[in-house]
Amino acid sequence: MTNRPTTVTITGGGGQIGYALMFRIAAGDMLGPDVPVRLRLLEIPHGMRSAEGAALELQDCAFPLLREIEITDDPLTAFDGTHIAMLVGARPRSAGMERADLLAANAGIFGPQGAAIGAVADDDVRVVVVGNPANTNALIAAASAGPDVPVERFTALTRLDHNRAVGQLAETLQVGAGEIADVVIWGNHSATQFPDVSHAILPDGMPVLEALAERLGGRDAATAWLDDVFIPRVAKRGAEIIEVRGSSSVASAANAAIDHVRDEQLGTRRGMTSAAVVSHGEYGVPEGLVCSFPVISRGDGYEVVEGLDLDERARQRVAASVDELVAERDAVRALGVL
Ligand code: NAX
Repeated sequence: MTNRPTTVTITGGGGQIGYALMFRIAAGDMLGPDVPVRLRLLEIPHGMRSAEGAALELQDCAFPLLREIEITDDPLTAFDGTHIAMLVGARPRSAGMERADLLAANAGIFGPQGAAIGAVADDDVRVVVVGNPANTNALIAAASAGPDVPVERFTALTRLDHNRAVGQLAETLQVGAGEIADVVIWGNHSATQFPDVSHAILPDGMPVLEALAERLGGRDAATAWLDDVFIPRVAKRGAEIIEVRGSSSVASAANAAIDHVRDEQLGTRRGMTSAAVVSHGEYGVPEGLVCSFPVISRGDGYEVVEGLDLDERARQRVAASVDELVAERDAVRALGVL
C-alpha cells in the first residue's frame, strides 16, 4: 500500500535554512522512509529565482519520495491543503532598526500567513515557526488563523537550543549525545532562554548534575560551570557560530526543525524534549504566550510535561525569559496586531 503524500510548505524556500531543509525532507528524514512528500516553497518575488534553482537541484536528486515541487509567491497557493507549514522566511533586523519596527515588520509577514493557513490549509495542519522572533511570530500567526485552527497547532522552534545544550553536555561528560535525556529549554528563543539540566539523566538513570559534579570536581564546580559557561554558551551559541563561521546557523537549524516536526508527528522516543507551545498557564506562564516548555509527543502534537520541580534560581531564570515574552506580546498589542 502506498501512503498518502504529505504536503509540506516551507516559507523562505529560497533562503539558507530553506535550502538545507528541503533535501532532507525529500530524502525522508522528517516523515520517514515510506511517506511521499509534496513540497511547496513560498517566497517573496526577490527570492523566487533562488527557490527555483533549489527546485532544479531537487529534481536532479531523483528522490523517490518527492512527488511534486511547487514554487509560489502567493500564500493562498502555498498553504492550500498543506499538512505541515514550516515558517522560516522572516524579516531580519537591519542596522538601526528598533525592536518595535522588527516586531511590526514580522507581524506584517506572520499575520497574513496565519490568516492564509486558517483559510486554506488542511484541517489537521501543524505549523512550526523558525523565523525570528520565533515565539512572538508564532503567537501572531496563531491569533491570525481564526477559529478553525486550534492554537495548539502552532509551535515555535527551540529544538536548536535544546540540541545545542545536549551537545555541550555530551562533550563535557565525554558521552554520546544520544545518551543524554530530559534536558529542557524554558522561555524565549533568545539570550534570556533557560537551558535546564536539573532533570536530565544518563541511560543508567544517573542525574546529569551528579555526573557533572564527578567530572568537574564537586557540586560547586558543576554549578559554576553551568552558570558561567554552559548557560551563556547555549544561549549565545547563534552569535558564536556567526563569529566563527562568518554566517548564521543553517544546517543545524534545519536539522532541529526536522527533529521538531518528526517528534511532533511520530512521537518522542526517549523522555522529554523542548518546543515552544501555546501556554495554558502551565508553570505560571501567562496563558496564550508561546513559550518553550518540556514536552512529549505521542504522535499527535506536543503536550507540556507538568509537575517538574524548579528551585528558586530556576524559577527566576524562567520568569526573566517569560517577562521578555510578555514585553514582546505587549509591544505587538500596542501596534494593534493582536
Ligand atoms: P535567509 O535570509 O537566508 O532566508 C530567508 C528567506 O525568507 C529569504 O529567501 C527571503 O526572501 C524569504 N522571505 C522573506 N520574507 C518572506 C515572506 N514574507 N514570505 C516568504 N518568504 C520570505 O535566512 P535564513 O538563514 O534561512 O534564516 C531564516 C530565519 O530563521 C531568520 O529569521 C533567522 O533569524 C531564523 N533562525 C531561527 C532559529 C531558531 O532556532 N528558531 C535558528 C536559526 C535562524 O537564526
